[in-house]
Amino acid sequence: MAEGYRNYIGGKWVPASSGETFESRNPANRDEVLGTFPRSMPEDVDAAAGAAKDAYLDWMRTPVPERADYLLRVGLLLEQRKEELSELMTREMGKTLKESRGDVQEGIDFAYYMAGEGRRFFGHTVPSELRDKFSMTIRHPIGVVGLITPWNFPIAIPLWKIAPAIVSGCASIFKPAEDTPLLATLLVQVFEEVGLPPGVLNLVHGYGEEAGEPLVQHPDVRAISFTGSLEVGRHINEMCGRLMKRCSLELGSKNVLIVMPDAELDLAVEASAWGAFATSGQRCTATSRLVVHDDVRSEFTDKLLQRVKGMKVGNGLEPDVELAPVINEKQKQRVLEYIEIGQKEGAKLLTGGQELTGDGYDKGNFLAPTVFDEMTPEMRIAQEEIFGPVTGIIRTNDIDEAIRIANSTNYGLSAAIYTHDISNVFKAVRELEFGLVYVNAPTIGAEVQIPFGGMKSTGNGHREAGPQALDEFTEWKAVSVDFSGKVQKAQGID
Ligand code: UN1
Repeated sequence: MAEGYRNYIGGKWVPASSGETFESRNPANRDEVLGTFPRSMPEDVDAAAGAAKDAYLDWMRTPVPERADYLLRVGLLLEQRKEELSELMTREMGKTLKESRGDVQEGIDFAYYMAGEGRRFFGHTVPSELRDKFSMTIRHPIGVVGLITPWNFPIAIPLWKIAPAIVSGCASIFKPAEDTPLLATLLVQVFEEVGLPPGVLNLVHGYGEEAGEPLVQHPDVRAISFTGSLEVGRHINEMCGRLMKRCSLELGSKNVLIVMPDAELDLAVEASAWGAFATSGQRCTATSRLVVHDDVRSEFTDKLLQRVKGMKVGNGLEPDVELAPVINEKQKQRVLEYIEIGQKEGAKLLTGGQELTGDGYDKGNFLAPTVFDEMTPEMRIAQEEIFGPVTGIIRTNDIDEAIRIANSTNYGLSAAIYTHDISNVFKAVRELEFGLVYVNAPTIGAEVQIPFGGMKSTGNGHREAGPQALDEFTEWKAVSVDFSGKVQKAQGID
């Protein structure tokens, strides 16, 4: 019997009011159940919102460095548990052990980074035009917030939201993806262990329609931070728009790596392979388009094919596996559909394109690494986020055209260019419509002190990580103190 886990509401572990549960299964071996989790409904969200509301006032009055210190202790505990968590992460969502370690490390790094912000949390002092009057800006917590996270980074992305919410003085309700409830539970247990006051962080498991949507709509929830698909993000944005709620969205993308004739081809090939196939392409920063200059296209393609064909596909716990399974059966089917669409559109399948069956594969969601050639910028496979191990080559013969192609989607998260030509570099830096631009580095692997987010439909202008992370969870309050003993009127009125 798989272990039964619970929601965490007001400092207590409780089942869903319906008593119903759902399972979390290993994508490399569907027979392995990692646990059962409460299938929460609006009543559970309501209970969590009540607990958060009750905790809020005392929490917002707690000194910021004291709030942030919890994160330091969370980081230390995560460090101690890094191996255990990484292994469970690979079993719960599939990615390779190396990458799971990277995920936990990204969470640790950000916990420490935000712990430091607690001793800054700066505002500005602002001069007044009047005598004996003092003005300043301070950050004010938004209040109770809802955090809805995806399954591809089960520790890092929740921490990208939880950590700044804590420093900011918000009380949170965390609704993790239904594919990775175990890692979410283990993360919340760490916050419990370091003694975070009850109600400051609440955990509600369940499905989007049953638990996520009531969270977005709950009248006491003042802001939503969501990472996930464009489709769901659009729906959340619409709901928040009507309800006049702050919402920050981190959605899909169609990231690009440009290869110019002077590029160091071996590096460009390795960056493409890593960017396209790490986490089986299930990163919002994954390299799903390769825009390659005609002068080096055939050499680049040969080298890439050689690299990709040598990739071992299998269970992410095995040390030499490079390509792990995709998250679930539904996602596997979706990727296969896109591969069919690509072929119908006239792209040429160079390698992959099929699911893997046979020994070691039959119980999991395994796909071969897939590379298309002769992809053109307007094809659906060049425009729509696939979120799987699929990439394609688009030809170009000039830097301006390459940038135009790169910019020709509705998304704009991560772009890379391989070149040593200083003019190409600065053109790309100036003109790429992407929130992250990499020169001679892959599109994946953002660091926590750097603001993370995209342009166009990738988001709605917010940034996670970096010092900007605090902007998601705070309002600016302008405070003015008049110590003149008079009623002074600004703008020269006497
Ligand atoms: C995501 O896929 O939503 O830059 C985040 C990267 C990681 C984060 C990806 N640090 O690839």
